[in-house]
Amino acid sequence: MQEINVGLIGGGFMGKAHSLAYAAMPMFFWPAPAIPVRRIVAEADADLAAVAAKRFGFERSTADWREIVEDPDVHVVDIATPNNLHAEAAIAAAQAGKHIICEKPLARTSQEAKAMYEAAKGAGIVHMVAFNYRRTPAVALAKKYIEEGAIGRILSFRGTYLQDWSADPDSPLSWRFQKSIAGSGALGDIATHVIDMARYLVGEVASVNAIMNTWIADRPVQAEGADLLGTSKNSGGPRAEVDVDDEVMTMLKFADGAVGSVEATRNAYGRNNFITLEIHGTEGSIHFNYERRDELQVCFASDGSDRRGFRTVYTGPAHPYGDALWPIPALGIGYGETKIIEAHDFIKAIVEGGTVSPNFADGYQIALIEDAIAASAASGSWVDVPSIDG
Ligand code: NAI
Ligand code: SOE
Repeated sequence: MQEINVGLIGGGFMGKAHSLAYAAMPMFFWPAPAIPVRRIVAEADADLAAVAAKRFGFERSTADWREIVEDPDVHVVDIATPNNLHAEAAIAAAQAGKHIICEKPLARTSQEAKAMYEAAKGAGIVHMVAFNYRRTPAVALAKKYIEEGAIGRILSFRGTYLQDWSADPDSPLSWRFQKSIAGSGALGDIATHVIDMARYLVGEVASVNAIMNTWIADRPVQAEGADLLGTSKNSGGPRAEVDVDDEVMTMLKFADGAVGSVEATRNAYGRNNFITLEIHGTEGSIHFNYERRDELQVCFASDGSDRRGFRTVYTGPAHPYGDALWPIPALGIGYGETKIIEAHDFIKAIVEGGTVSPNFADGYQIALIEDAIAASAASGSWVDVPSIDG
């Protein structure tokens, strides 16, 4: 069986998730399209890199990510660093002819995203941006129902992404709160996941009307290192300004006439990874809540009015990716499974010489939607979203 050698850049939260996915993918998807080999991992320094190699099962480690890009033995460059390294590493990897999977958001700015898209397109490599939530089986099932016409023409979409890990003002100023590293706050970090699913399920976003706020103006400075996502406090230390948004809300007009909204915040006490999607069509409705991600709620207008209401479909073998996952519905789909499916679809595209979505074109289009949201929040008016195709 073919082997695909992976070089991973970044051994934090996503380094863990992607390493798990490469190891587990053939255990779920068999026969696998190829066996991913965890060849080399890069971290910010040699000690961190050595630990990442041991922990995540890589053969070698380096403190210089360029070693991965330049290694002729590496087929895939996997970018799982904070956002400020995405563009530089991806463009170098594309120029070296490597296939690339890059974490979301694709880049800090649409200018960076454009350069990444053009480099990947020009190199003819397989490229993917890691918006993994669309690969939750229940979300893919929603897509199937919509494509089959089960809820008719879509009228409206409502999406939320609510978390509370940064609601405490003493939660540290990690890289996610620094514009120079992250690009933006809740907008790029979490609203983009919902925007990805809105595009996947409903279609292209034509214009937006948004509000953005920064609730906590300064936070205790965190020394370099992985974002501990609010699990450490540093109330006595020096504080510095937060220059990204804490909260974003936007109305959407889709190109095909549907309307919608997206709300995202990391300051919603009591909400953990509260991604919800609700879609209303002329023939029914769909509701999804990631905190109950085995379940898809559906309501069909064709049901008699004396029994019409939301019913729960538990995803399992009969549903998208079901053959590869667990043999009985409702055994429990986890975050890890979405990353395993993502790794499978990416490796399959490489082996088959195809393409995969979402890719850098999608990442660039989402960056243009982010620009429009920021411009609308600044001006207080509707802003049209340009297309990457001009
Ligand atoms: P993290 O802070 O947990 O880890 C980032 C790691 O990158 C750290 O270990 C850090 O030392 C390392 N790093 C920094 N500079 C480096 C360099 N020059 N060379 C090699 N390693 C370097 O961050 P996390 O949560 O893993 O986020 C990474 C990326 O993944 C971000 O773009 C983020 O937006 C995205 N992400 C995506 C998620 C998803 O659900 N798809 C979930 C969490 C993060
Ligand atoms: C923090 O908000 C975070 O880790 C995001 O960066 C991820 O994209 C999201 O999936 C989980 O939360």
